[in-house]
Amino acid sequence: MHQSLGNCQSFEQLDQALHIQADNAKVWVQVWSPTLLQIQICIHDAKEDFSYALDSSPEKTPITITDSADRITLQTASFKLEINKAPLRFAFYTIDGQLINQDDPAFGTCWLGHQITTYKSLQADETFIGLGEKGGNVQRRGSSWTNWNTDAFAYGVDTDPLYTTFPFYIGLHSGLTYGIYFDNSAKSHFNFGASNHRFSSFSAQDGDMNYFFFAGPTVKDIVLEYAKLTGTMPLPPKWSLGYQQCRYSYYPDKEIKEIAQTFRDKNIPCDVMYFDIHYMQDYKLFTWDEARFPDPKKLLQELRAQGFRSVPIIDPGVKIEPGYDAFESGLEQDIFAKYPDGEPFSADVWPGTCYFPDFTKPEGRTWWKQQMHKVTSVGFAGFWNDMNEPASWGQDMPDLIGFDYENHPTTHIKARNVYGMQMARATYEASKDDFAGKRPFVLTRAGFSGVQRYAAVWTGDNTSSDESMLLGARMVTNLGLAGVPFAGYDAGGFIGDASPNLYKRWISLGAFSPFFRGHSQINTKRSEPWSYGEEAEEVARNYISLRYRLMPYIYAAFAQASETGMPVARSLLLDYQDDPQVLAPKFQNQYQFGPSFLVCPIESEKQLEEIYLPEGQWYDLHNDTALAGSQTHIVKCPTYRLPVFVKASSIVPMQSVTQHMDEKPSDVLTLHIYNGTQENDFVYYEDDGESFDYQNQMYYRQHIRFDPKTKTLAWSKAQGKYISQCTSLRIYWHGFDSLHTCTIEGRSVPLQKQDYVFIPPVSNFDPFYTEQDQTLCIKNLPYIEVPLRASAFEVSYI
Ligand code: NBV
Repeated sequence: MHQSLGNCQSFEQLDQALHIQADNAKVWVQVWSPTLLQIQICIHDAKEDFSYALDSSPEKTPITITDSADRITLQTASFKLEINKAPLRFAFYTIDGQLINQDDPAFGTCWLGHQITTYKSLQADETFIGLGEKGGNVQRRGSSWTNWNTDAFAYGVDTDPLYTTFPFYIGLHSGLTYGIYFDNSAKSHFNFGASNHRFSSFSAQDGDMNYFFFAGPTVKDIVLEYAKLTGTMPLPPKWSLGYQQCRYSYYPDKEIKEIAQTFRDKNIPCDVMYFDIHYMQDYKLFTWDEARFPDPKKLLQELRAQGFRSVPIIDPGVKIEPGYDAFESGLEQDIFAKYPDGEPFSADVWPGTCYFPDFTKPEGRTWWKQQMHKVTSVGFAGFWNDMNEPASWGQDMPDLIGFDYENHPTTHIKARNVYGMQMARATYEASKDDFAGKRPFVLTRAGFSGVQRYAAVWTGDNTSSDESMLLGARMVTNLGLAGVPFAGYDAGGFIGDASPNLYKRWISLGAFSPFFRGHSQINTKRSEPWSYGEEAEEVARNYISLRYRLMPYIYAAFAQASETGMPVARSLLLDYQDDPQVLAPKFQNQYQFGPSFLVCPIESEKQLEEIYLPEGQWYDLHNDTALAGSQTHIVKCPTYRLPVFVKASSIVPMQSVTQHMDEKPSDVLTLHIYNGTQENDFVYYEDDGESFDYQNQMYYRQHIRFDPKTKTLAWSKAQGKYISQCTSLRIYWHGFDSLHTCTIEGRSVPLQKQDYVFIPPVSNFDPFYTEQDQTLCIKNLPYIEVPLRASAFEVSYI
């Protein structure tokens, strides 16, 4: 039998919170902002006050409370909460009385044993999105999902659960939008009207019902408020936005050197070389296989001298081996997760039988930092946390294993989903301590809401297939909606052999992914750009080079993400939530990369595809063809050219190509302006790319405004103390067909013309086919060159 809350017996107001005593539970309602409210319902003796996810506190918000015989009404400036007293139920309304979201009148919140569930009435036209890294369609109505971090080797489109947990979703109906974040780390389950026509629900195996309600009004507002609640990503080091090369595994040292050298010889930009598990002695953490890597310090220095950063894999399992320092010191400092009888939990993983550090124990993270010092001191620039669901052979950690959970002792049921995030946290903090002012880079497979404060997330062991590639694009976009802007996938696919066409597609798509890495499994085809033949190599060079040329645009998007939580790979719902086409399964893989680019992932064998462009006008990136929005288009998509469109009125800063981030681009900042009828802003951002000095105003930030009505481009006075590395500006005018004069402060600037290419055509490898693709060039593109100034200035055009 389910146990209900019963009726409201009494309530008291405490500042901007309510405390309600119900027949069978205690309830706290806390207002966090005019659009955010928390409801916590507890049948235990004391409510849970600790959360790993939260990174902010309630802001002072005026509220009004009215009490009548059958209900309490709480109102903020943005919404109303109606609390029905008998039975105790919650319903959210707009100020003018439209229903946003309400409890199922019969069930509301109730318990079945320890399992707690909130049932919400399903609205007729209600759609759902969210939950971060999940498979399936972006639109989730009619589906249900489980959150239980899992090593999901070779996952398919419908595999669930996967590696991470983001118990946060957004509901849309009747032109209204709300969000719900369920702040409970226990194994949880979400139902969006699967096998029923009555409710959506969220439940957890244990703990309190504790959820945040976001009153919108838009998807964008909710995503940004959720990011604020769970913390935004710290600005990553710029090198981590470059291309990264991985393989399970590169060894010995000679092989890594050869691969690194080949990147440089072939002029394919790359910033990072990975060390997968074979660098260790018998896979033991914090050791080196000395036969394969006799002098790691020297190797890392040599790579560094060529402009590469090195990143090793670090798993959680510590081999049980007397005399092995990590094992001995871990035992001595009592940091391993244990059974209730005090015996450390052991399971088998790469090194053999292992113990697992309790990363939810502060002393466990301190111990980890001491251990990490052994690798931070060798010269690594970042760290890659794998297997941190945690994974072990058999994949069934017993639920009774105890965890410290920040001095709130608990079991595996509640600790599993935050384990990977706390490992990433310990790794981040260790790097921060050891790297003397340099920004850490941590990549994690497992995570929970808030993980973005410590690490980038990659989507684990995908397969070399079209479905997996398209799913990756959706998962990364969904991770963006769940507060994780820095996310990516193994381009080319981890498991299995990609075809050359699939590799081409994937590497070009990866250039428009926030995290960009090629990786592949042992005994499969390698994912270096030259592994798939000459044409694929050219495609890879073209797109990787384009990514480097786009770095000013990408870095600005990361700066914005770290300040506000705005995703880098953006769901089209952020700008076009009222357009039903953007959730249509046919177009659901499309996304915006930064504010301007619309990227269309395409299957490997398709040469033509129907794509959808939302409202407004768009330009084909490659040739400036103008395309109308609010309609579909059939576009040609040979495998050397990914369909990417640029929004009208966009401002896209670019630079010259470099082979890695330490190489200085030319001092000309290139700005591409796309004609349009709307005004538009771009916040240009620069800093040193690797220190925290930007937190002390060592940045260069300049607002650029395009105003087609006054026919001007205006730069604000630059903010910050950093001096831009650029001295001049080259402005390309796209779609300004009748442009004839540009002036700066009344003086006219010579207008020049150039044929411009974003992606050059691939070489003609087929002797029977002589035609070159003419659609990759913008003929006679007008441009001007002016000095870049830190003071405010304006360019006018006619
Ligand atoms: O460390 C080996 C792999 C790694 O390459 C991959 O990226 C991870 O997701 N790791 C999983 C261990 C298991 C691979 C079968």
